[in-house]
Amino acid sequence: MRDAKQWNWESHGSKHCTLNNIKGLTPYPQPWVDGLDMASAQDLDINGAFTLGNDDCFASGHYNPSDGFKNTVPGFDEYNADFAQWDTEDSFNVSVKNTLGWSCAGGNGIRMGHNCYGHQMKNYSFDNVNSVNFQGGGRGITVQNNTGEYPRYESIIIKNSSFDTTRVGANAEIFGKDGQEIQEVVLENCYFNGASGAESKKFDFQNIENLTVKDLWVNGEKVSYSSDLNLMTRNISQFTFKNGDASVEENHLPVITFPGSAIAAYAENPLVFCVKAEDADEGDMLEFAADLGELSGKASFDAAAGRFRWTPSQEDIGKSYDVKFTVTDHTGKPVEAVVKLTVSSAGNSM
Ligand SMILES: [Ca+2]
Ligand SMILES: [Ca+2]
Repeated sequence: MRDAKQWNWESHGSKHCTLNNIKGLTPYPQPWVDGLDMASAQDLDINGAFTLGNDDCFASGHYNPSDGFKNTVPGFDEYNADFAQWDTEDSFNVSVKNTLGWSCAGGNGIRMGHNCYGHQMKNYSFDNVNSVNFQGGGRGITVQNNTGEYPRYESIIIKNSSFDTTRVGANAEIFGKDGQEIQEVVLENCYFNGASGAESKKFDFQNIENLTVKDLWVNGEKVSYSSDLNLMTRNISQFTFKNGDASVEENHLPVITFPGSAIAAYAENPLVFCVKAEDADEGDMLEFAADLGELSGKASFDAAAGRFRWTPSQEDIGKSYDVKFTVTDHTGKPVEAVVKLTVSSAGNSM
């Protein structure tokens, strides 16, 4: 399949289909070009797929009630005369294995439940499903509730899969609906390489009866503490969170409360302060360290006390220096704060 006008591969009410080693290559940034979009499929097996498009690498639940995809080529309307009449079947028993989905820029890795208009989306399993370069949809995995009546998911199993989330804010958002929980969600041995920044480790799970997250990899590290990711959960009846056979340990990273991002210093006046940090876990011992940067050999840092000490000279007047402080709890995962020290003449300190 080459140069799709909308989605590379579609299902549309198919039953008992098997697709082996398919390819769909639409190598330009036309909008809406999903790699695999199984809008309405029953008992579908995909084993082996390579797709290039410009929207979701895998999608299901894009039912198409009225707005459709009209022909983009004038004069050929008869070939798409039913564009407004697709997809009236529920979707269930969809198995996807051994795929690579590559987006020019749009979409998500896996997107489910958008525009399903009350049709049910029951059982989905993914194994060795991989997706790269998507950006526009903002998520590695998104399981949604739109549009209209909730799709009443029953089981979503995702194993041995990878999501190139370097360009998006959230690794996974898997949402059941209030009062209509997803019965089972499994995320096992899956890899996410979130972008830098506060959102880069975001996983959000809501309204799930039985959630299992096991052997999760984020930014090249296997998750062994809850603080290794930015985890949000709401209304999860049973949550099993494992690293191998061990449970992922609940932890909070320390928060540096002093100093802030800038401190004023004055020539010939000693600048002395202690780095302060709080850790929400009772009894968690904190260790302090400092990278003095350009002030190495001039300033000092007492790690046991967390105390920084420096007396700027006349030559430092008008200059700024960055010092990086690091606080580490028992997990050994550093929390950093960079402070800019700006020096004025001593007279200003009066
Ligand atoms: Ca899509
Ligand atoms: Ca802690």
